[in-house]
Amino acid sequence: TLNKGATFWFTGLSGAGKSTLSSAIKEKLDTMFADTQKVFVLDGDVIRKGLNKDLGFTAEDRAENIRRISEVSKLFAMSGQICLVAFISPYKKDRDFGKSLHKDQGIPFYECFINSSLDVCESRDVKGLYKKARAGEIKNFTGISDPYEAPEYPDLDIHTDDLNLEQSVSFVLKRMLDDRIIV
Ligand code: GGZ
Repeated sequence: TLNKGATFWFTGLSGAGKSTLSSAIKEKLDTMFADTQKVFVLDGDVIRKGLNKDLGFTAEDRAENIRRISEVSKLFAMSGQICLVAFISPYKKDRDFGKSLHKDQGIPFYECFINSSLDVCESRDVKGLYKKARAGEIKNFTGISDPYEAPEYPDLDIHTDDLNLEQSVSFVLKRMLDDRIIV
């Protein structure tokens, strides 16, 4: 049987675990559904080097970044794929736009909050970006010198401070199964 398409939209601070979780979910789904289910990951870090390399980090550019990715993810989902989107997407109105694009076409869309505290993200500081942001070397850095509007009513609230990667993957997969996105 062929599964339905859907978009799982991961929002959260830099370093919260969006990329790690989405690629782990992809790997899991790829092994579970070798030939039937196609999974595609859209990652801010990657897309900003290609499709969206003309965009920076002003509110306007972030809005355009999210607008384009909302359109692209909708196309993937419409083609029957599960699209995993990993962008900070700090503004509620931009995420709501993506959600409405999908819902208008009857395509399932899940806002997934990668709910990790700024303290934890900053203390990990895997790429040293928070240190640079604190030093003023990176302007408009989300959580430090630019806003992050946390989802009030996320479809999935994933506490990556408390869950390990396997637990986070299972949490999302359970929802996919419960809602028969995957069967
Ligand atoms: C936030 C920034 C910034 C600023 C560079 N603010 O964790 P990373 O490093 O590897 O991934 C982050 C990425 C964020 O791009 P997004 O497209 O997801 O952002 S948004 O949805 O807000 O448009 C981060 C890096 O780019 N980065 N400068 N000022 N993150």
